[in-house]
Amino acid sequence: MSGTILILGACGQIGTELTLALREKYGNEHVVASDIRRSDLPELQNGPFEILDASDASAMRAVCEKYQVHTLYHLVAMLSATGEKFPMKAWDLNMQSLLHALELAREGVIQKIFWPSSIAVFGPTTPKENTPQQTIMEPSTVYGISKLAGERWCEYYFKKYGVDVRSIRYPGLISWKSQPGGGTTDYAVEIYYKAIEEGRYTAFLSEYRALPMMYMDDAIRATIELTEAPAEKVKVRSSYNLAGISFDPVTIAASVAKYVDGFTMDCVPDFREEIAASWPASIDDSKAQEDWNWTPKYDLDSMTQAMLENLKVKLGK
Ligand code: AKB
Repeated sequence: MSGTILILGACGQIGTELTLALREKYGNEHVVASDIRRSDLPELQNGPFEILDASDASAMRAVCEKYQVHTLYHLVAMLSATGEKFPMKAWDLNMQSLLHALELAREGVIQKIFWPSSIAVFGPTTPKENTPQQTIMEPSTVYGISKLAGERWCEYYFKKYGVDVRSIRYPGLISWKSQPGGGTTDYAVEIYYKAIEEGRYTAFLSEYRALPMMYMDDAIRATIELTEAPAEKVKVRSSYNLAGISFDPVTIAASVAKYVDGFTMDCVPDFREEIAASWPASIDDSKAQEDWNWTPKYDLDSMTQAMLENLKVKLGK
């Protein structure tokens, strides 16, 4: 590949791990990490880093030109729970930053974009189980509305201008290297920290509120596989459904209890319960399987084991 890779939002939950994975694959100097502020994460100190506000179009252009960026991974977003607290900020950040990237690709400054959508594009009227790739989409959160609008923009830029944009509707992502922030699915990460630190956890969703989730290793692999798939295999230019594991708080707690003696959980649902209630419980990703051979590797128990083992080391327990 000629040109470099730029990651917007490199200090976030996905950005941190994607930067590491791409640096390992292509070499540190070929992967430029950027975020609104410098990170003290030791993992990100081994290659180029730029402070970049993704809502600033000229700053984004300057970094793309400076490094002759070929592929841009756009991982900047305000997530569902924070978005409900700051609706206009969420809309502005989520939409402007995407449109700046699409415009840079239309002008030929960059050649390829990966942009994440989310299961939040679905809403209360969407079929809940095995939600199809194409179905009713009436999201009821600002985050979901911005992701659905973003999907339409991506497809528009592909059809109208030939922009090579690729996207996945991420489920909730479970990771140990970096934590999520401001999402509705965050409970499924917190539970592992609390299991190790306190042996108990209070979930903010109700007992049987199932949601689609995925271990970060699978999500990073899917992201790179889709972004690097031959263009003719990428038939969906809005965003692909991606399924990993589907579970509710009771089921993940039972998985944790297999490996943490005496672990207990209770549920005190808050405003995030209503957001979760509007989302699918499970996802049909047969289109991603068909088009670019997607297959997840982790199930609930293998994810639980990986999370607990790695977090114990990280937390010194
Ligand atoms: C959130 O909970 O907002 C995100 C998402 C599902 O996109 N993790």
